[in-house]
Amino acid sequence: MKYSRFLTAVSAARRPSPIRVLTELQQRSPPTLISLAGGAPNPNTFPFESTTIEVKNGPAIVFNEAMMKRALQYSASSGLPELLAWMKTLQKNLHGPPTVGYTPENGQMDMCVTTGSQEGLSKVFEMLVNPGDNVLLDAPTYPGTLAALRPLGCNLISVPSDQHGMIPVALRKILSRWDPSEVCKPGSTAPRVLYTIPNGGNPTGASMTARRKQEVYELARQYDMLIIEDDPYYFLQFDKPWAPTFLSMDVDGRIIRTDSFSKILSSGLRIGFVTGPKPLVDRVVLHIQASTMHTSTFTQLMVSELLHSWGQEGFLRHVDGVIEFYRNQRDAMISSAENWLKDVADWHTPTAGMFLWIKLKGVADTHQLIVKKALEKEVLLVPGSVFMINSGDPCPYVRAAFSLSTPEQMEEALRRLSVLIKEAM
Ligand code: 09M
Repeated sequence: MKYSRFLTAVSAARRPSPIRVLTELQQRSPPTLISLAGGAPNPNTFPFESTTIEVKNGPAIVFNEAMMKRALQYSASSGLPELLAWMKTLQKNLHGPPTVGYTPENGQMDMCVTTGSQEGLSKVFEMLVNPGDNVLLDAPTYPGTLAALRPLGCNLISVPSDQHGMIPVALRKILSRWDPSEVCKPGSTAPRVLYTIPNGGNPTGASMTARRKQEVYELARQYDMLIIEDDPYYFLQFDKPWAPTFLSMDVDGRIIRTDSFSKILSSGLRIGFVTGPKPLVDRVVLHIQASTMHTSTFTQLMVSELLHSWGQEGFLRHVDGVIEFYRNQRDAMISSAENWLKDVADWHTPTAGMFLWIKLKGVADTHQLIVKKALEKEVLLVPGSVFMINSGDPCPYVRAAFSLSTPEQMEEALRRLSVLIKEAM
């Protein structure tokens, strides 16, 4: 793979910080070295001393004075080494990326920590998307993605999808506008980037089958595209075995995967990961150096200590517990939908994630209904239009989250929604 073809001028112009280079030099020197080069503050002046974080069903995480000093100090832009090492082993065990054994230039798998997957996504978009570029995605999609992509001035091309996600035949048809042998030529308008949420799609709840992923991957090879696999609901797949990921199929080094701990450990700690070919992960890290410098050392250390004490088995056991919670929530939502919405709406039962995507019958656009009438009836949902590339287009869908409400609240909410729809019909 020739990665330079994919970089924006902004990303290609990034250079490592000279101070960071010196810091690394210092770390490789004997302890007799007296360095006046480091610009970090003296942690002895910081007011926090130590802490103990109680953990449900497990040993507490103890930050003694030395650990606390480390937690309060600057750290590497790519992430805490022990957290990265733990995650790389997890990625290898879960996905077995073919790129693990590649050379760095050829796209060897690498990772960095990001402040939630949102930071990773926005930096990946800035690295790859020029004004005027054609970018492929399956809309409706996550508004955070649209918010990051739209200002880059690209042209978003929507690939038709259904309850199993992006439809490969439809993608092939869109791509047939270009000649595969010409896509690498300078000036070609062929898309170089495809974005998708492969599991428990936000807002549709759709999950892609292995077969569809393979077909989309083959098209990416044919047209030399990178695929951005935004997979925060990977660990919320209700049925086993979990579907193979794009990363697991990546023989070329063309997958950039974003993972998130937001749905399984904490959304507020802001821990996510970018996994992809080293030349591209390096560019994301350079951007981190110039913006946040690194994800909070404190939250990384807290999560790293937890993962090391759990081990991979303990982590996956915790994930199973989270899955069970959301599966029950999903079942409760579906059962309430069957009780109240059977005649007035359509939906598909999601196999992952936290969302039910409901199509209201006899309602051309849900925006007015939600903004004006739903509050009067004391029920709130997200109108489908906010997930559309063109948010002005009418949309008959609403997104219902089953993450926070009790089964009783879901029952009452969907009863109120059914009254609302019948009035609008
Ligand atoms: N709603 C998300 N989605 C959301 C949402 C949210 C406050 C977040 C997809 O925490 P991160 O940065 O790892 O997650 C970002 C992210 C990336 N990709 C597909 C997502 O769904 C998070 C936060 C209020 C509402 C929110 O509605 O859907």
